[in-house]
Amino acid sequence: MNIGVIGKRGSGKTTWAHRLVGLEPPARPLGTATLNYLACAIDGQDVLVWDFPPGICEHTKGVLNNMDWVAICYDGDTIDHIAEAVHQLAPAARLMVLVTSRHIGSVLHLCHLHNGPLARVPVCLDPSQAWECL
Ligand SMILES: Nc1nc2c(ncn2[C@@H]2O[C@H](COP(=O)(O)OP(=O)(O)OP(=O)(O)O)[C@@H](O)[C@H]2O)c(=O)[nH]1
Ligand SMILES: [Mg+2]
Repeated sequence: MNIGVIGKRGSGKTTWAHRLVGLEPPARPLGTATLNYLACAIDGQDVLVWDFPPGICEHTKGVLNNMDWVAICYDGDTIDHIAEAVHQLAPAARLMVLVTSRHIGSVLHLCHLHNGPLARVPVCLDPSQAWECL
């Protein structure tokens, strides 16, 4: 299974990619310039967690379409436009939202997303919630 972790610069993608595979995240992650993956097994299933560079560019948009899940990091700003782009580029991928712990207090900003592409999308505050969705 392939899980792509995407979002804007500094939104916590590298930190979340580590958490999703059960690793301690780097204390001071360097900005991600190239697409990387981390491998693990979740419930006996081989999983690759892909840590995307910020945004969606020409180089990474083709890869998105190979993802079973696309996880959007939420850092307090709207992610509607990102969800819309994923919907276009990877229509078969399932979406989830990963909230960086710094922004737990602003999770209410997701409440307007009742309709549109984020309706019924799981919102995860910790890795175990994400694992349950897979
Ligand atoms: N307190 C807190 N800090 C976080 C969290 N997630 C990330 N950070 C910090 O935020 C900064 C950016 O985190 P990254 O995981 O590198 O974010 P990124 O989206 O991979 O960044 P780019 O690759 O540059 O786009 C780092 O200093 C992290 O330690 C979180 O959940 N809580
Ligand atoms: Mg990164």
